[in-house]
Amino acid sequence: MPLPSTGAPAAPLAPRPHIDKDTGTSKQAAPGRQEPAIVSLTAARPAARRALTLVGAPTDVGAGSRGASMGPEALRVAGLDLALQALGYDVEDAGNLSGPANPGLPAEHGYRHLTEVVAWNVAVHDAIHAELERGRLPILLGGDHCLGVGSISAVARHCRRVGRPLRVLWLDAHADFNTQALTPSGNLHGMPVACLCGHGPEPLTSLAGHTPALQPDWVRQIGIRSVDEGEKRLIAAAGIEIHDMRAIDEIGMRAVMEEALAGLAPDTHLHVSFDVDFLDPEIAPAVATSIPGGPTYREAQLCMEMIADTGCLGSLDIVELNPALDIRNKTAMLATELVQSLFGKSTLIRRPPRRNS
Ligand SMILES: [Mn+2]
Repeated sequence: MPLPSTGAPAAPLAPRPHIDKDTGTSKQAAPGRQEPAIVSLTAARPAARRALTLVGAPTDVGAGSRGASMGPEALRVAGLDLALQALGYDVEDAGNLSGPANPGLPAEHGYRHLTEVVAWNVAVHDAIHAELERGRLPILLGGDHCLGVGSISAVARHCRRVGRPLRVLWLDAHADFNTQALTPSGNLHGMPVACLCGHGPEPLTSLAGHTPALQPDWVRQIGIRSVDEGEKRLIAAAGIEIHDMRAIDEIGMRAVMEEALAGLAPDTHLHVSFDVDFLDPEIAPAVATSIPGGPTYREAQLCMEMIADTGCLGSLDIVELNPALDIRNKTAMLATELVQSLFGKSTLIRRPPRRNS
């Protein structure tokens, strides 16, 4: 349980060192000894603070409707940087990437705006990869979900180089596993998981020089509740592990997350791709592709907290936030609150203790 006022760094790159409370020095755990899951920041020196970088990608070229391009600024207005700083992190805002405007054209050969989507993803790939190589944890502020191709290709490339296993948690209402032949719309924000697994246009499937960027068994999808007919067959054939809303209804978020996080190695790099439409639209209206029946506030908090508890978080996308559809920026503020939990803040400590515990 984290300490109330200080929060805790959530995601060390290496197995978590033990911080000596008196000297402030760290040492590796003795063999066979279980280290505490959370180390108090009061015991950690400033130099030990985990470094995070916000990278904005203000585009909606992969989406069916306009507005996700305003997502990065809405998250900044909601105070995402300050919220993470308050937890003790060293937060740098790298500003926004630039790329082509949204031309608003119909699909060609099954894809809308492929040229523009590739240009944005190249920019995202390069920026995210550079932050990882600097030893900083990148947080991509989208932008629509087509950007997951660039972001996760970069993460996979980095993990290959350093020899770390990768797991991708895809929090979304949709499976995003469409292809040129299956897509009803041609919108590339419905295709990033397929592209990452090698099904898609070559400039996207080979973005980081290794095709496929991901093995399907590295991916866990959570919160899924809208999958197109052809997409269902393809995703079953690919063997992606999906924890849909029915699973959350039947066994609960806790058991779902235990399954999704099972088998992590201590050095696994965990990438979270957080599509804001994962959340129930009642609490998160600012998405263009909202589907009723998503995780509640508490379920979403638990999901984030259980990811934080692993200590494996290595990179994050926050995508599909469409401020044009929001109510007084409440979805951006909710996303900020959830991201705080993802980085080690527990909501439970702000509430009165439970009676029977
Ligand atoms: Mn998505």
